[in-house]
Amino acid sequence: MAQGVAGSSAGGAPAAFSVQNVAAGKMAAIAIRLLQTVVLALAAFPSAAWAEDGYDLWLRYAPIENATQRDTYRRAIAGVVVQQSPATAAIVSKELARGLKGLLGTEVPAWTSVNGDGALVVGTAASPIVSALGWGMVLKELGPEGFVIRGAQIGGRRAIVVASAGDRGALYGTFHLLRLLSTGAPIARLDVRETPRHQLRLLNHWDNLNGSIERGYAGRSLWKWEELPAIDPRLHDYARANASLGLNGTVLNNVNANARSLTAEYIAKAAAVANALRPYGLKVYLSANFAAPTSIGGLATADPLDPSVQKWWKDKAAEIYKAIPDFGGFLVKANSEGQPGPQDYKRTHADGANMLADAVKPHGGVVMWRAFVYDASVDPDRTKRAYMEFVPLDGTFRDNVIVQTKNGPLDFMPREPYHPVFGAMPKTPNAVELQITQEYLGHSTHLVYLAPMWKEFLDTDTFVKGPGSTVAKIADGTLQGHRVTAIAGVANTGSDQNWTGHHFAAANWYAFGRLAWNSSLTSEAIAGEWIQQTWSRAPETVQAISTLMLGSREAFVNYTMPLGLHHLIGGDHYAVMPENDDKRRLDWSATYYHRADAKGVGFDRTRAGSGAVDQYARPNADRWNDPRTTPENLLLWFHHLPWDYRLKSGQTLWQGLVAHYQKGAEQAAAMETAWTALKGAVDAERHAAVAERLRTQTTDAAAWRDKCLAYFAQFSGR
Ligand code: GCV
Repeated sequence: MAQGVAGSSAGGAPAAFSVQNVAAGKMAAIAIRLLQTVVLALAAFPSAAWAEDGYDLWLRYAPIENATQRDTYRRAIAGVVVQQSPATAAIVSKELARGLKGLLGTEVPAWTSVNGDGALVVGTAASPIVSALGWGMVLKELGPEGFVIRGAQIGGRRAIVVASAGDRGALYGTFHLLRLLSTGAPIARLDVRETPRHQLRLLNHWDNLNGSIERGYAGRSLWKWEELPAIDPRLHDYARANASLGLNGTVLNNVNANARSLTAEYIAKAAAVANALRPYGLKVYLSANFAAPTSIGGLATADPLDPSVQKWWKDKAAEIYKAIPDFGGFLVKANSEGQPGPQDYKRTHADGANMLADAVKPHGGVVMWRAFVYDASVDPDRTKRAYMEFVPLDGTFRDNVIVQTKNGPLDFMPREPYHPVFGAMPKTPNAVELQITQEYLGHSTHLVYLAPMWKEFLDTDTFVKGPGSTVAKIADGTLQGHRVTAIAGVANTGSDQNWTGHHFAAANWYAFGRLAWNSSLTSEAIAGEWIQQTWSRAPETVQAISTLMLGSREAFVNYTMPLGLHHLIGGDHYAVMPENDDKRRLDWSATYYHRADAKGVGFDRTRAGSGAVDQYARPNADRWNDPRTTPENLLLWFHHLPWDYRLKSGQTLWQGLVAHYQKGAEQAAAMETAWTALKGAVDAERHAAVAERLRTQTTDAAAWRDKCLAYFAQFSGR
C-alpha cells in the first residue's frame, strides 16, 4: 500500500521541491539529480529503499533484483488471458496486473486470446482455452479448489496455464504462481498440481460487536460493525490475503457470542461482509449464542428438544440464508466459561449440536461445536474433562456436525501434548483449532513463530490405528475416513496498519494458511517463502531471519514454561506469575498446575495420579506414564518429580530448570542481536519497529527467568 520512494533512503526529496525561491532551471536540475539518486538507490537496495509499514504483508511484489531471472520471467509472461466467471476474473486480472508489474517492473498487457508467445492463461475447466487442452480428468480429480500450473503450446504459441475445475481453484493457482515468481522459482518446466488437505480452512475471529477483540493484540475489529453494511475497502485486502493462502471461510464474531449478532440488523451487516468476501472464495460463518431463542427470540426456554426452540432455529437459519445464500454455518461454544448450552436443560452436547445441524442442513450448512469444555464437576484434572464429555458421544452427532478441538487439552499453552480427543472419536469429524493470536505466547510483543509448534502437534503419532496415525492424518480425514474436514485458526488480525501488531506475527497468519492448505509443508519452507515475500530475497538475509524465527518458539518455552510446565501466567495471559492462585477458579491459577512443594514440582497425570495418560492410545499412554520414557519437554506436564530427579543430561531437575530458563533468556537476547545485525538489510521503518519489540522481549525473558527461578527456589531450597 505504502510502496513508493518516499522512505528513508530517498528522504528529503519532497522537501527540496517545496523551496519557493529556487529558480526553475536549478530546481529541474535538482529534481533530475534526486531522481537519479533514487533510481540508483532502488537498483542497489530495492527492498531497503521501499517505504514500508507492513500493510502489504507477503503480497508486496517487490521487484526481482536478479536481472537474468527477471528477463526469463518477462519472456515467459508477455500477456495475460483470464477466462473465468466475471467477479473472480476481475480479481485475478487485478492481482496479476499488480503482482507482475511489481515483480517484473513492467506492465504485462491483458490479451483476449493467446496471440503471441508468452501467454499466461488463467481459466476454469469450462473456459474455451482450458477445455481445449484436454485436462478435464486431472482438473476434476483436483476438485474446484485444486489447480494445475503447467506449460503448454496453444495454437503453436508458448503459454503457462493456471487451470482449475472451479473459480476458487483458478484464484488460488494465480496466487501460487505469483508466489513462485516472488520466491525465484524456476518456471521452465512447471508442473504443479495442488489440492487442499482440509475442506474448510477458516479463520475464527473473536471479535465483539462493540469493536473490541477478545485476545486481540492488533487493534480493533476489521469489520467496523457500527459502519456496516457500509464496507471498509480494507476488507478487500483482508480477503486477498486470505485467498492468497487458500483460506475459504471466516467466522465473524467471538465464540463468547452476543446473541444480537443473530438479529435482523446484524444479519444484514454480516451479509454485507459476505458479499465483499465472496468473490475471494471466503464464506462467512457466525458464532451462535445457544440462549438466543430466549434472549432475542422471546421464548421461555432454549431447550434443544423443545419443538418451539427447534422451530426458532430453523426459522433463524432460513432468515440468514435468505440474506447470505452461501452462509457457512454456526460455530458454538456451549457450556464453557459461562456460555449457555444444552446442559442448562440437562441435554447433551450432541442434543444441542444436532438441533442446530438440523436447522442449517437444508441449506447445506455445518455446525462446528467446540470441545473446549472443562466443567469442574467432571474430573479434578481440567485436562481430562473434554475427553470425558465428548468421547462417549461419538457416533451420535448429525453428519453436518464437526467437533472443533484445540490442539492441546488445556488452553493454547506454549507447549502441550496433543488433545486426546484426536483419534478417539472415529465416527465424528474433528476440526483442529489452532490459535494464531499469541494469547499465551507473548501477545504481539514477542516474536514467536508458531509453525514449529503446530507442526509438532500435527506430526505427533497418536497410534490410534497403529504407527503412523498422526494428528495430521486425523485432521485431514485420511486416517478415519471423515466426510468433512476442517481446520480453524483464531485470528490475530486487527485494525493496526500492519494487521497483526508485530510485523512477525503476520508470519503466523501466513503459516496457518499454508498449513491449512498443506499440513506436510515444513516450518522452514514456510518461513523461507514468507521471508522472501515479506522482507528480502538476499540469501544471507533470508537465512538470518529464518534462523531467528525457527528458534523463537523453543526460546519462548525455555524462558517461560520449560520441561512441560504450564500456565505460570497472570490473568492477562502475558505476565509471569507462577504464584498466581486465582481465587475464582482453581484451574485458572498457576499453583494448581505446577504443584511445587518441598518434594518437587509438576502435575502427576500418571495412573498413580490423575490418570490422564490413559486417555491416550498405547504406546503413548504407557510411555507417558513413566518419567523415563516421557519426552523431557513434557516431563512436568505428566509427572510430579523430586527436585533431585536426574535428567538425561545428568543434571538434577532443579539444575535443568535453571539451565532452560537461562538458555531462554540468552536466546531472546541473541534474537535481538541478530536483528540488530540486519539493519540496512531490510527497510528502516519495519526494522525499527521490530527492534523495539525485541528489546522488550529480551527484558521480559530475563524477568520470566528471574521470577520463576526465585519463586521455585522457595520450594526447592536450592
Ligand atoms: C474466547 C481461553 C481464553 C478465552 C477464550 C477461551 C475459548 O479461556 O482465555 O478468552 O474465549 O479460551 O477458547 O473459548
